[in-house]
Amino acid sequence: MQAAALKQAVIDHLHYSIGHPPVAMTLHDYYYALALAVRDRMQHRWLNTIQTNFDLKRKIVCYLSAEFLMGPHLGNNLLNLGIEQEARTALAELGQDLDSVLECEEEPGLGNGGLGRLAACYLDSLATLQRPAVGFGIRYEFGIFDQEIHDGWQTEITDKWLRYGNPWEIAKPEVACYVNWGGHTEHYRDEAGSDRVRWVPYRVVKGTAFDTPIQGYGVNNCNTLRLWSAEAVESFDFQAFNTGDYYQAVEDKVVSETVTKVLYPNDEPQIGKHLRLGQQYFFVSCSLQNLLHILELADVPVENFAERYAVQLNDTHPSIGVAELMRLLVDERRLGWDKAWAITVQTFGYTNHTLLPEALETWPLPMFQTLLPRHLEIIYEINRRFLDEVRARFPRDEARVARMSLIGEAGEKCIRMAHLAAVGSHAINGVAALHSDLLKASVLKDFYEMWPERFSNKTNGVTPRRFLALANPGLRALLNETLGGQWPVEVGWLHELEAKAGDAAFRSKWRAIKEANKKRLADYIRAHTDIELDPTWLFDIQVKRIHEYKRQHLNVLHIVTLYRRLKENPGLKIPPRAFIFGGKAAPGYFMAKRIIKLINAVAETINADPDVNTRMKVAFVPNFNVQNAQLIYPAADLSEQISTAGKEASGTGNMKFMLNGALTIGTLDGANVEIREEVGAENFFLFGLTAEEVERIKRERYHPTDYIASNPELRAVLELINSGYFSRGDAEVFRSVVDNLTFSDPFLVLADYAAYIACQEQVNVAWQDKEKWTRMSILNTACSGKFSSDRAIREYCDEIWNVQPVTVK
Ligand code: NTF
Repeated sequence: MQAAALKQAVIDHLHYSIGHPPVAMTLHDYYYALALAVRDRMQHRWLNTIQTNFDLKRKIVCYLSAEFLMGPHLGNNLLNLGIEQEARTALAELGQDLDSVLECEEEPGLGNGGLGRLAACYLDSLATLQRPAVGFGIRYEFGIFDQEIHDGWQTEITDKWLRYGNPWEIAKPEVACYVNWGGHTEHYRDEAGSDRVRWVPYRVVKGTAFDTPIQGYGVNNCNTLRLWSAEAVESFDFQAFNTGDYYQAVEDKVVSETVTKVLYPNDEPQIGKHLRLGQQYFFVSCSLQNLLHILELADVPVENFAERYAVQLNDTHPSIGVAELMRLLVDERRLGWDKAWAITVQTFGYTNHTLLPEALETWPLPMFQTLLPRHLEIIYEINRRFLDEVRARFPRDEARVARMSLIGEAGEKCIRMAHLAAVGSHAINGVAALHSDLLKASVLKDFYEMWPERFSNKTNGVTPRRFLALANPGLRALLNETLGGQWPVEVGWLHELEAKAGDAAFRSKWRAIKEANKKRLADYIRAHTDIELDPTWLFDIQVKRIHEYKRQHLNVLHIVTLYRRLKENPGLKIPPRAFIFGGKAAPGYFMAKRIIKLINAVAETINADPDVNTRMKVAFVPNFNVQNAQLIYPAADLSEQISTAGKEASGTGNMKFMLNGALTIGTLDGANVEIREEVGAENFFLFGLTAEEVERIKRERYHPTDYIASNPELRAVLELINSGYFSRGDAEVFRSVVDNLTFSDPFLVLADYAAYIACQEQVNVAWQDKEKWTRMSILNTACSGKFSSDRAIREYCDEIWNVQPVTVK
């Protein structure tokens, strides 16, 4: 019945919405028509959700994030609506294959990596757990670039994801906000005799909303992702036009639209870009203005703002919101400062996602003042009152005052956004237990001493719907059969698999599923790289952004070590392995781009060498994104989580691998610590220095050359790379990588090398016992329940947001 209705809906959309005659119909048209038909099926749920939230006046989560890495919507919406089979049937009757149609979707890649994908997982859990929520962000016209590999090097291609339209969004041109830039402020006395400030801007940009429905799994709740797009304010055009300056009017339009043009392709934020601050302020101002407007519509006094909204700052990117809410409340709603400040602090929560010092956002003061003159005044006033408080609590400790100030005074003066977020939020959290502890001991130590009650940990989670049920249909079927169909929302039930790990017949089914997933990935890799991988080999996978702290080069050192061993000792018995990499490098990150080239160079040499290529191969999957991630995680035997301890705040890829039954080789970093706790030390390959040891070695001065001198194999590996052996005799291309490791090695690759190699030998031993490996694989899935984003979202709702479930009819 559903299938027949869906089929008719697809036919209607092909005809009425797309309007191609049968002769011109493409596969993409079927994708678009099905997407529209599915969106129609979410529409009344969506409107009911909004109406219900409005009528019940319940508290709403507002998740402010500069990035939402949503990935393809169609497959996920079919899954969450429970109409996948119906869609398959409907398309089959139209002579189309659902899987081919799903591949047509251009994924919205409006994020760099972990931070943006976390936001997307959280939206899925919020809807599934029936919590009223809106995600607020930026509708970038160009998302994260597409990566192509040419001669081993990364090249960046603009991501024109909107080229053929976007069936999921609904434009709301009537939901418009006006955002000021630049200019100056004027102080005046109002009718009642109070001192007031007005901001006279240099430019006004208009923001319009584009809404995407976020359907919960197995519930009627359908939340909203509201992305803001910038355009010129028409009246400004006219003004210029009237004075005859037509070109000025056009330029104004171009400048305004530039604000939401492109995502900054840096996972660890960079400093000092004017446009980036513009983007942040733009989407935060639109979102907060919108919240105030909705409050007004609902006839709720502005004093109740914090009772109605829990606003979460996803890292410091939206933290200008603290000053903006103060401006809106004090300048525009004319609340007194103290009242406004109490509301602000009650409203905001702040999640920190990184400790890397170069990633902590600061803005040069002159630039900040040029763009946001009123906010600078407000920040000065927040700072003045805050530092008085610090002085009262810690008398005669001016060093502390300087450390905590919202204004950095060493060198060029700057605004410290993490401090602004911390002062303006009632709750501050890290994203894994270790990370939250390090946060309290390092970056935000002074703030922890001031307000210990504000701090907590919320270990990240990932959605088991997309990353297990959707990505791994084979395993989904087995879990449904074994545990019943509720496991995607009751992941605690996965623990029942522990008993199954001892059942040989079950293990054999488990292995068959893994092997089919590996075959599926091997087919994909062959199609995209011409590299042929054998699905019976151990699939050893590292996919994530390319960054020195994530240490893809440590993985390469292991590969080259093995290669040398096999060349020197052709009879060496090692189980065959496929080493698979994927990930993008920030376009301006020199070392990360060299590491990609190194991986590809080593791959080319090894894959072409008949002495070794029956026992090892290397592949770099181009353009790692959500879509191909869904093929990659389910195909892994071994998950590489080898960052320098203390550097990876949490990681979420580590959780996606575990969910799909991969074993982890990893350091005691981020959420690895908790993964190992859950699955048991005997089911996790641990190696390397601890965060404490890393800090101690750095304090006592680290000499990478000592490690080279005392380890001939390491020296030989580095020399081989340096010799041009992997680069057709070019001894220059990898010199920078080898020199960096030899003379500086900021992430202690060489210090962990020997332990890593030894640990990989344990992996080989374990892999050779198929039954034992399968048991460990099953236990990984069985113990992965903690890493569901549902658990994380329940914690946020109960402990930070105080937001309750709402049933939608
Ligand atoms: C990332 N941070 C961290 O590097 C990851 O460890 C973590 O899993 C994700 O956030 C999500 O919490 C960032 O991307 C940023 F921007 F903060 F550097």
